[in-house]
Amino acid sequence: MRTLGIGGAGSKIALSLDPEATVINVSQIELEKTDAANKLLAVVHSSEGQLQGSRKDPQIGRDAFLSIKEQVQSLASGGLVLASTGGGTGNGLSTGLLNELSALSSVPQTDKTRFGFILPYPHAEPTEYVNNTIDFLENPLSTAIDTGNTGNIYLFSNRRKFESRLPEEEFNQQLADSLKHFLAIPEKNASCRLLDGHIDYEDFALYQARPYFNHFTYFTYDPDTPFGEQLEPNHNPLLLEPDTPIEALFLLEMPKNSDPTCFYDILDYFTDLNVSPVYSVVENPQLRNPRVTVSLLYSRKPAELVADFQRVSEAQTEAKVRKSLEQNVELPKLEVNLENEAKRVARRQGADEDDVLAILRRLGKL
Ligand SMILES: Nc1nc2c(ncn2[C@@H]2O[C@H](COP(=O)(O)OP(=O)(O)OP(=O)(O)O)[C@@H](O)[C@H]2O)c(=O)[nH]1
Ligand SMILES: [Mg+2]
Repeated sequence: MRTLGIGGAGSKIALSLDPEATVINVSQIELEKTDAANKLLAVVHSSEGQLQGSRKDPQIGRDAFLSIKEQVQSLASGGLVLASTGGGTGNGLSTGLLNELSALSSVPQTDKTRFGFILPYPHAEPTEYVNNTIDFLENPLSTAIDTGNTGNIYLFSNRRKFESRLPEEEFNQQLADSLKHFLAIPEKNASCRLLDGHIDYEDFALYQARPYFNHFTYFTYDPDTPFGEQLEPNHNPLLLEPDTPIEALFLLEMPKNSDPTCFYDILDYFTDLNVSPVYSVVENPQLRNPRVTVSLLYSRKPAELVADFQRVSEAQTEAKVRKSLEQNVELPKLEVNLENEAKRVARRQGADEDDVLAILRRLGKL
Protein backbone atom coordinates (compact mmCIF):
# COMPACT_ATOMS: atom_id res chain seq x y z
CA MET A 1 0.00 0.00 0.00
CA ARG A 2 1.32 3.45 -0.86
CA THR A 3 0.54 6.15 1.72
CA LEU A 4 0.64 9.90 1.23
CA GLY A 5 0.31 12.43 4.05
CA ILE A 6 -0.46 16.05 3.16
CA GLY A 7 -0.05 19.00 5.56
CA GLY A 8 0.46 18.83 9.33
CA ALA A 9 -2.15 16.32 10.51
CA GLY A 10 -2.08 14.24 7.32
CA SER A 11 1.69 13.78 7.51
CA LYS A 12 1.71 12.75 11.16
CA ILE A 13 -1.09 10.21 10.77
CA ALA A 14 0.36 8.83 7.53
CA LEU A 15 3.67 8.17 9.31
CA SER A 16 1.92 6.49 12.27
CA LEU A 17 0.29 4.20 9.74
CA ASP A 18 3.21 3.59 7.44
CA PRO A 19 6.83 4.60 8.16
CA GLU A 20 7.48 4.55 4.41
CA ALA A 21 4.77 7.14 3.72
CA THR A 22 5.56 10.17 1.56
CA VAL A 23 4.78 13.44 3.30
CA ILE A 24 3.95 16.62 1.41
CA ASN A 25 3.99 20.17 2.71
CA VAL A 26 4.36 23.74 1.49
CA SER A 27 6.23 24.53 4.69
CA GLN A 28 9.96 23.89 4.48
CA ILE A 29 10.21 24.18 8.26
CA GLU A 30 7.57 21.51 8.87
CA LEU A 31 9.18 19.18 6.34
CA GLU A 32 12.58 19.59 7.99
CA LYS A 33 11.06 18.76 11.37
CA THR A 34 9.64 15.38 10.31
CA ASP A 35 11.89 12.36 10.16
CA ALA A 36 10.01 10.90 7.18
CA ALA A 37 12.18 9.10 4.66
CA ASN A 38 10.15 10.41 1.72
CA LYS A 39 9.34 14.11 1.54
CA LEU A 40 7.94 16.36 -1.16
CA LEU A 41 7.92 20.17 -1.01
CA ALA A 42 5.14 22.00 -2.86
CA VAL A 43 6.22 25.42 -4.07
CA VAL A 44 4.31 28.56 -3.20
CA HIS A 45 5.06 31.97 -4.56
CA SER A 46 5.19 34.05 -1.40
CA SER A 47 8.40 33.61 0.60
CA GLU A 48 6.47 33.62 3.90
CA GLY A 49 4.31 30.77 2.63
CA GLN A 50 7.31 28.63 1.87
CA LEU A 51 8.44 28.89 5.45
CA GLN A 52 5.15 29.09 7.31
CA GLY A 53 2.75 26.83 5.47
CA SER A 54 -0.62 27.82 4.10
CA ARG A 55 -1.79 29.67 7.21
CA LYS A 56 -5.26 28.15 6.97
CA ASP A 57 -5.75 29.49 3.44
CA PRO A 58 -6.70 26.66 1.04
CA GLN A 59 -6.04 28.95 -1.95
CA ILE A 60 -2.32 28.75 -1.11
CA GLY A 61 -2.55 24.95 -1.09
CA ARG A 62 -4.48 24.93 -4.37
CA ASP A 63 -1.83 27.12 -6.05
CA ALA A 64 0.98 24.98 -4.63
CA PHE A 65 -0.65 21.85 -6.04
CA LEU A 66 0.25 23.02 -9.55
CA SER A 67 3.98 22.83 -8.72
CA ILE A 68 3.84 19.11 -7.88
CA LYS A 69 0.74 18.02 -9.78
CA GLU A 70 2.28 15.14 -11.76
CA GLN A 71 4.20 13.74 -8.79
CA VAL A 72 1.16 13.84 -6.49
CA GLN A 73 -1.07 12.23 -9.10
CA SER A 74 1.33 9.39 -9.72
CA LEU A 75 1.99 8.82 -5.98
CA ALA A 76 -1.74 8.91 -5.19
CA SER A 77 -2.67 6.49 -7.95
CA GLY A 78 -3.70 3.22 -6.29
CA GLY A 79 -2.74 4.60 -2.88
CA LEU A 80 -4.13 6.16 0.29
CA VAL A 81 -4.05 9.94 0.86
CA LEU A 82 -4.41 11.40 4.37
CA ALA A 83 -5.07 15.08 5.07
CA SER A 84 -6.99 17.34 7.42
CA THR A 85 -9.73 19.50 5.91
CA GLY A 86 -9.38 22.47 8.26
CA GLY A 87 -6.07 24.05 7.28
CA GLY A 88 -4.78 25.39 3.99
CA THR A 89 -2.26 22.79 2.92
CA GLY A 90 -4.06 19.45 3.27
CA ASN A 91 -7.35 20.99 2.14
CA GLY A 92 -5.88 22.93 -0.81
CA LEU A 93 -3.64 20.17 -2.19
CA SER A 94 -6.39 17.54 -1.78
CA THR A 95 -8.78 19.87 -3.60
CA GLY A 96 -6.34 20.04 -6.51
CA LEU A 97 -6.03 16.27 -6.59
CA LEU A 98 -9.78 15.62 -6.28
CA ASN A 99 -10.55 18.13 -9.05
CA GLU A 100 -8.07 16.38 -11.33
CA LEU A 101 -9.68 13.02 -10.57
CA SER A 102 -13.16 14.45 -11.17
CA ALA A 103 -12.11 15.66 -14.62
CA LEU A 104 -11.11 12.16 -15.79
CA SER A 105 -13.65 10.19 -17.78
CA SER A 106 -12.96 7.07 -15.70
CA VAL A 107 -10.29 5.56 -13.45
CA PRO A 108 -9.33 1.86 -13.59
CA GLN A 109 -10.10 -0.03 -10.39
CA THR A 110 -6.42 -0.67 -9.56
CA ASP A 111 -5.60 3.06 -9.86
CA LYS A 112 -8.35 4.30 -7.53
CA THR A 113 -7.14 6.58 -4.73
CA ARG A 114 -8.52 6.14 -1.22
CA PHE A 115 -8.73 9.18 1.04
CA GLY A 116 -8.77 9.64 4.80
CA PHE A 117 -9.87 13.13 5.86
CA ILE A 118 -9.55 14.45 9.40
CA LEU A 119 -12.39 16.85 10.21
CA PRO A 120 -12.07 19.45 12.98
CA TYR A 121 -14.14 19.47 16.17
CA PRO A 122 -16.09 22.73 15.75
CA HIS A 123 -16.69 23.22 19.48
CA ALA A 124 -13.03 23.69 20.20
CA GLU A 125 -11.38 24.61 16.90
CA PRO A 126 -11.11 27.96 15.06
CA THR A 127 -13.89 29.08 12.71
CA GLU A 128 -11.51 29.06 9.71
CA TYR A 129 -11.03 25.31 10.17
CA VAL A 130 -14.80 24.82 10.25
CA ASN A 131 -15.50 27.01 7.21
CA ASN A 132 -12.70 25.45 5.17
CA THR A 133 -14.16 22.04 5.99
CA ILE A 134 -17.68 23.02 4.91
CA ASP A 135 -16.35 24.32 1.57
CA PHE A 136 -14.36 21.14 1.11
CA LEU A 137 -17.25 18.78 1.87
CA GLU A 138 -19.70 20.62 -0.39
CA ASN A 139 -17.21 20.76 -3.20
CA PRO A 140 -14.74 19.28 -4.34
CA LEU A 141 -15.32 16.15 -2.23
CA SER A 142 -18.96 15.62 -3.20
CA THR A 143 -18.19 16.25 -6.86
CA ALA A 144 -15.39 13.69 -6.86
CA ILE A 145 -17.64 11.09 -5.24
CA ASP A 146 -20.37 11.77 -7.80
CA THR A 147 -17.95 11.05 -10.64
CA GLY A 148 -17.18 7.63 -9.13
CA ASN A 149 -13.47 8.23 -9.72
CA THR A 150 -12.28 7.80 -6.13
CA GLY A 151 -11.94 4.74 -3.95
CA ASN A 152 -13.30 4.54 -0.38
CA ILE A 153 -13.27 7.71 1.69
CA TYR A 154 -12.86 7.64 5.48
CA LEU A 155 -14.19 10.67 7.35
CA PHE A 156 -12.31 10.86 10.64
CA SER A 157 -13.32 13.39 13.26
CA ASN A 158 -11.25 15.13 15.93
CA ARG A 159 -14.24 14.97 18.28
CA ARG A 160 -12.89 12.18 20.46
CA LYS A 161 -9.50 13.85 20.74
CA PHE A 162 -11.05 16.93 22.34
CA GLU A 163 -13.84 15.21 24.31
CA SER A 164 -11.48 12.68 25.88
CA ARG A 165 -8.66 15.23 26.15
CA LEU A 166 -6.22 12.88 24.43
CA PRO A 167 -2.61 13.77 23.69
CA GLU A 168 -2.34 14.38 19.93
CA GLU A 169 0.21 11.64 19.38
CA GLU A 170 -1.91 9.06 21.19
CA PHE A 171 -5.01 10.05 19.21
CA ASN A 172 -3.09 9.86 15.92
CA GLN A 173 -1.95 6.39 16.90
CA GLN A 174 -5.57 5.39 17.63
CA LEU A 175 -6.61 6.54 14.13
CA ALA A 176 -3.73 4.66 12.55
CA ASP A 177 -4.35 1.49 14.60
CA SER A 178 -8.04 1.50 13.80
CA LEU A 179 -7.34 1.78 10.08
CA LYS A 180 -4.64 -0.90 10.32
CA HIS A 181 -7.14 -3.26 11.94
CA PHE A 182 -9.56 -2.81 9.04
CA LEU A 183 -6.84 -3.10 6.39
CA ALA A 184 -5.60 -6.39 7.93
CA ILE A 185 -8.74 -8.27 6.81
CA PRO A 186 -7.26 -10.02 3.75
CA GLU A 187 -4.08 -10.90 5.69
CA LYS A 188 -6.19 -12.65 8.34
CA ASN A 189 -8.01 -14.54 5.61
CA ALA A 190 -4.68 -15.68 4.25
CA SER A 191 -3.21 -16.71 7.62
CA CYS A 192 -6.17 -18.01 9.69
CA ARG A 193 -8.18 -21.21 9.22
CA LEU A 194 -11.22 -20.37 7.07
CA LEU A 195 -14.61 -21.50 8.39
CA ASP A 196 -16.95 -19.86 5.88
CA GLY A 197 -16.85 -17.37 3.01
CA HIS A 198 -13.58 -15.83 1.92
CA ILE A 199 -12.11 -12.35 1.38
CA ASP A 200 -8.88 -12.49 -0.59
CA TYR A 201 -6.61 -9.56 -1.50
CA GLU A 202 -8.43 -9.00 -4.77
CA ASP A 203 -11.91 -9.02 -3.21
CA PHE A 204 -10.67 -6.52 -0.66
CA ALA A 205 -9.03 -4.28 -3.28
CA LEU A 206 -12.24 -4.27 -5.29
CA TYR A 207 -14.24 -3.27 -2.21
CA GLN A 208 -11.81 -0.46 -1.42
CA ALA A 209 -12.08 0.84 -4.98
CA ARG A 210 -15.81 1.55 -4.56
CA PRO A 211 -16.48 5.34 -4.60
CA TYR A 212 -18.30 5.64 -1.26
CA PHE A 213 -17.71 6.71 2.32
CA ASN A 214 -16.42 3.83 4.40
CA HIS A 215 -17.42 3.53 8.05
CA PHE A 216 -15.60 0.57 9.58
CA THR A 217 -15.68 -0.66 13.15
CA TYR A 218 -14.95 -3.76 15.26
CA PHE A 219 -16.29 -5.16 18.49
CA THR A 220 -16.86 -8.31 20.52
CA TYR A 221 -19.90 -10.04 19.05
CA ASP A 222 -22.52 -11.69 21.22
CA PRO A 223 -24.27 -14.39 19.13
CA ASP A 224 -27.33 -14.23 21.44
CA THR A 225 -28.12 -10.56 20.79
CA PRO A 226 -29.43 -9.24 17.42
CA PHE A 227 -26.57 -7.87 15.32
CA GLY A 228 -28.31 -4.53 14.63
CA GLU A 229 -28.63 -3.87 18.38
CA GLN A 230 -24.89 -4.36 18.75
CA LEU A 231 -23.77 -2.47 15.67
CA GLU A 232 -25.15 0.97 16.44
CA PRO A 233 -23.66 1.40 19.93
CA ASN A 234 -20.38 0.13 18.51
CA HIS A 235 -19.99 2.59 15.65
CA ASN A 236 -16.39 3.73 15.35
CA PRO A 237 -16.03 6.84 17.57
CA LEU A 238 -13.12 8.03 15.42
CA LEU A 239 -15.28 8.30 12.28
CA LEU A 240 -18.42 10.26 11.35
CA GLU A 241 -21.62 8.26 11.85
CA PRO A 242 -22.61 6.21 8.79
CA ASP A 243 -25.83 6.35 6.80
CA THR A 244 -27.79 3.31 5.54
CA PRO A 245 -25.25 1.13 3.75
CA ILE A 246 -25.20 0.58 -0.01
CA GLU A 247 -22.59 -2.18 0.31
CA ALA A 248 -21.02 -3.94 3.28
CA LEU A 249 -18.21 -6.27 4.25
CA PHE A 250 -17.55 -8.21 7.44
CA LEU A 251 -15.00 -10.54 8.97
CA LEU A 252 -16.13 -12.71 11.86
CA GLU A 253 -13.29 -14.15 13.97
CA MET A 254 -14.31 -17.15 16.08
CA PRO A 255 -12.49 -18.65 19.08
CA LYS A 256 -11.46 -22.30 18.83
CA ASN A 257 -14.27 -24.89 19.07
CA SER A 258 -17.14 -22.39 18.81
CA ASP A 259 -20.16 -22.48 16.53
CA PRO A 260 -19.44 -20.31 13.46
CA THR A 261 -23.04 -20.44 12.15
CA CYS A 262 -23.91 -17.28 14.09
CA PHE A 263 -22.64 -15.41 11.01
CA TYR A 264 -26.03 -16.18 9.38
CA ASP A 265 -27.61 -13.68 11.79
CA ILE A 266 -25.26 -10.98 10.50
CA LEU A 267 -26.10 -11.92 6.91
CA ASP A 268 -29.83 -11.67 7.75
CA TYR A 269 -29.35 -8.20 9.16
CA PHE A 270 -27.87 -7.03 5.86
CA THR A 271 -30.36 -8.95 3.70
CA ASP A 272 -33.14 -6.99 5.43
CA LEU A 273 -31.40 -3.83 4.23
CA ASN A 274 -31.14 -5.24 0.68
CA VAL A 275 -27.37 -5.48 0.96
CA SER A 276 -25.41 -8.64 0.12
CA PRO A 277 -22.18 -8.29 2.04
CA VAL A 278 -18.75 -9.61 1.14
CA TYR A 279 -17.81 -11.73 4.17
CA SER A 280 -15.64 -14.35 5.72
CA VAL A 281 -15.53 -16.33 8.96
CA VAL A 282 -12.17 -17.42 10.30
CA GLU A 283 -10.83 -19.17 13.40
CA ASN A 284 -8.68 -17.04 15.69
CA PRO A 285 -7.34 -19.19 18.56
CA GLN A 286 -6.15 -16.03 20.39
CA LEU A 287 -9.73 -14.86 20.99
CA ARG A 288 -11.98 -15.93 23.86
CA ASN A 289 -15.15 -14.42 22.33
CA PRO A 290 -16.23 -13.89 18.71
CA ARG A 291 -15.12 -10.58 17.22
CA VAL A 292 -16.62 -8.90 14.19
CA THR A 293 -15.00 -6.29 11.96
CA VAL A 294 -17.60 -4.65 9.78
CA SER A 295 -17.51 -1.98 7.11
CA LEU A 296 -20.45 -0.02 5.70
CA LEU A 297 -20.20 1.88 2.42
CA TYR A 298 -22.65 4.77 2.20
CA SER A 299 -23.21 7.87 0.13
CA ARG A 300 -24.22 11.43 1.08
CA LYS A 301 -25.34 14.53 -0.77
CA PRO A 302 -23.35 17.70 -0.02
CA ALA A 303 -25.92 19.22 2.35
CA GLU A 304 -26.30 15.96 4.27
CA LEU A 305 -22.56 15.68 4.53
CA VAL A 306 -22.33 19.12 6.09
CA ALA A 307 -25.20 18.16 8.41
CA ASP A 308 -23.29 15.01 9.45
CA PHE A 309 -20.29 17.16 10.21
CA GLN A 310 -22.49 19.51 12.24
CA ARG A 311 -23.93 16.62 14.20
CA VAL A 312 -20.44 15.82 15.45
CA SER A 313 -20.52 18.99 17.46
CA GLU A 314 -22.84 19.88 20.32
CA ALA A 315 -25.96 22.06 20.04
CA GLN A 316 -24.12 25.20 21.02
CA THR A 317 -21.56 24.66 18.31
CA GLU A 318 -24.15 23.79 15.72
CA ALA A 319 -25.35 27.36 16.02
CA LYS A 320 -21.83 28.53 15.20
CA VAL A 321 -21.64 26.30 12.13
CA ARG A 322 -25.12 27.31 11.01
CA LYS A 323 -24.18 30.94 11.33
CA SER A 324 -21.18 30.43 9.10
CA LEU A 325 -23.35 28.63 6.57
CA GLU A 326 -25.90 31.46 6.59
CA GLN A 327 -23.16 34.01 6.08
CA ASN A 328 -22.28 32.28 2.86
CA VAL A 329 -25.74 32.73 1.37
CA GLU A 330 -27.12 35.77 3.21
CA LEU A 331 -28.10 38.56 0.85
CA PRO A 332 -26.63 41.60 2.63
CA LYS A 333 -23.30 39.80 2.89
CA LEU A 334 -23.54 38.87 -0.73
CA GLU A 335 -23.76 42.51 -1.69
CA VAL A 336 -20.87 43.49 0.50
CA ASN A 337 -18.69 40.78 -0.91
CA LEU A 338 -20.12 40.05 -4.33
CA GLU A 339 -16.75 39.51 -5.94
CA ASN A 340 -15.69 36.79 -3.48
CA GLU A 341 -19.11 35.18 -3.57
CA ALA A 342 -19.10 35.14 -7.39
CA LYS A 343 -15.68 33.48 -7.34
CA ARG A 344 -16.95 30.87 -4.90
CA VAL A 345 -19.98 30.07 -7.02
CA ALA A 346 -17.85 29.96 -10.18
CA ARG A 347 -15.42 27.57 -8.53
CA ARG A 348 -18.20 25.38 -7.26
CA GLN A 349 -19.75 25.12 -10.71
CA GLY A 350 -16.41 24.56 -12.38
CA ALA A 351 -16.70 27.82 -14.34
CA ASP A 352 -13.76 30.12 -14.98
CA GLU A 353 -13.60 32.72 -12.17
CA ASP A 354 -12.28 35.47 -14.42
CA ASP A 355 -15.04 34.94 -17.00
CA VAL A 356 -17.73 35.22 -14.36
CA LEU A 357 -16.17 38.34 -12.86
CA ALA A 358 -15.85 39.91 -16.32
CA ILE A 359 -19.54 39.29 -17.02
CA LEU A 360 -20.59 40.75 -13.68
CA ARG A 361 -18.44 43.82 -14.34
CA ARG A 362 -19.99 44.25 -17.77
CA LEU A 363 -23.45 44.07 -16.19
CA GLY A 364 -22.39 46.72 -13.71
CA LYS A 365 -22.81 44.38 -10.73
CA LEU A 366 -19.25 44.89 -9.50
N1 LIG B 1 -5.92 14.38 14.75
C1 LIG B 1 -5.03 15.35 14.49
N2 LIG B 1 -5.46 16.54 14.05
C2 LIG B 1 -4.53 17.51 13.80
C3 LIG B 1 -3.15 17.28 13.99
N3 LIG B 1 -2.48 18.42 13.63
C4 LIG B 1 -3.42 19.29 13.21
N4 LIG B 1 -4.66 18.74 13.32
C5 LIG B 1 -5.94 19.34 12.92
O1 LIG B 1 -5.90 19.54 11.50
C6 LIG B 1 -6.54 20.73 11.15
C7 LIG B 1 -5.63 21.66 10.37
O2 LIG B 1 -4.31 21.56 10.76
P1 LIG B 1 -3.10 21.12 9.79
O3 LIG B 1 -3.23 19.69 9.40
O4 LIG B 1 -1.85 21.52 10.46
O5 LIG B 1 -3.32 22.00 8.48
P2 LIG B 1 -2.41 21.99 7.17
O6 LIG B 1 -3.01 21.09 6.18
O7 LIG B 1 -0.98 21.73 7.57
O8 LIG B 1 -2.56 23.47 6.63
P3 LIG B 1 -1.83 24.84 7.17
O9 LIG B 1 -1.39 24.54 8.60
O10 LIG B 1 -2.88 25.86 7.07
O11 LIG B 1 -0.67 25.05 6.26
C8 LIG B 1 -7.12 21.27 12.43
O12 LIG B 1 -8.43 20.82 12.55
C9 LIG B 1 -6.22 20.67 13.50
O13 LIG B 1 -6.88 20.52 14.73
C10 LIG B 1 -2.73 16.00 14.47
O14 LIG B 1 -1.56 15.70 14.65
N5 LIG B 1 -3.72 15.09 14.69
MG1 LIG C 1 -0.06 22.97 9.18
